[in-house]
Amino acid sequence: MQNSSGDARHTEQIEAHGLKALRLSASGSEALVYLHGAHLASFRTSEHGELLWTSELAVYAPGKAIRGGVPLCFPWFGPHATQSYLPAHGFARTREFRFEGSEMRGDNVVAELSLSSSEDTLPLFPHSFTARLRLTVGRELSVAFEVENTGVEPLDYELALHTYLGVSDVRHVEVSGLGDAVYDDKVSGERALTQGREPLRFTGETDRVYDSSARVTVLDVARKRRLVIDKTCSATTVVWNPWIEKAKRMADFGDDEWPGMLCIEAANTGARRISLPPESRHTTTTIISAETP
Ligand code: TA6
Repeated sequence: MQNSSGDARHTEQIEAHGLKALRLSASGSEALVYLHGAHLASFRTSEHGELLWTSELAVYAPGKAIRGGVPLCFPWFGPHATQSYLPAHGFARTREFRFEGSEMRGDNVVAELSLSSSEDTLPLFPHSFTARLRLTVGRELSVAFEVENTGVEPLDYELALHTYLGVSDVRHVEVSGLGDAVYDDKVSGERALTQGREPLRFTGETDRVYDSSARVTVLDVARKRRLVIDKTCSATTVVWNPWIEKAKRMADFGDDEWPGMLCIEAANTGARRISLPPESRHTTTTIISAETP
C-alpha cells in the first residue's frame, strides 16, 4: 500500500464538516470516507449517482456516529450484552482510524484505515486487536472489515457493516434474496420466523436480523435502478427502516427522511458472532453496486 500521503489522482485528503476525510476517485466513481469511525459516507457512480443515504441532520463530531453511509458496528451489535451503559453498536464507529495509505489496483483505488486496541478500548473490550477497513472504489464499492486478534487469548466479536442505502421511497421498493431465510423480528419480538419467497416490501417499522449469507437486491423502479448488496463471510443480514414514530425519536434523523433510506447490513451477530483464536484474522465484506433493471 502506497504511503499515507496517497496520490492526488485518486486520493484527496480533505476536511468535511470539520472532520478529516478522504475523497477516493476511480472509474468514474467517487467515495467519501471520514477517519472518524472510518465512516464511509458517500459512494457515487457516474451511471447511477449516489447509492447511499445520509441524514440532513447527521452530527459530525467526536463521540457521535454519523447517521447514514456505512457505520461500523464493532465489537458488538445493538446494546452491549451485559453492560447496558456502554454505547450501542460498540465503539469503532466513534473512534478515529489511521489512514494507512491508498493505491490503484487495476481500475480501482484501494484505501486502508486501521484501529488498534488501546488503553482507551481495553476497559470496553478487554482484548488486543487490530481492525482494518479496506475500501475498494470503482464501478462497485467493496467495504472489507478485517479483525486481527493480536492477543494471546481467543476473542469473540459481533460486526455489522450498517449500510444506509438511498431509495426513492421505501414504500415502493422490493427486496429480493431473503426468501426462505429465518429471521428474528426486533419490532414484534418474534424469533425464528421464515421469510416467504415473495419479494420483501415495507409497510411499517422494520427491524429484522436474517440468518442469511445471500446476496440481496433492492429494486427501485422510480429511480430506474436495482441496488445489489453482495457480501462474503457474513452469516447475518440486518434489514431496517425506522418508519414514522422511531424517526421522530431520533434527533439526528429528520421526521420526513425515513422514506428515502433502507438499511441492508452485512453482519455477523448473535449466534453468528465471530470467534477468533490468537493471531488469527477474519474479514467481513459487503460489495455495493447498482444496475439498470
Ligand atoms: O441495525 C438496526 C438497528 O439495530 C436498529 O435497531 C436501530 O437501533 C439502528 O440499528 C440504529 O442504531 P443507532 O444506534 O445508530 O441509532
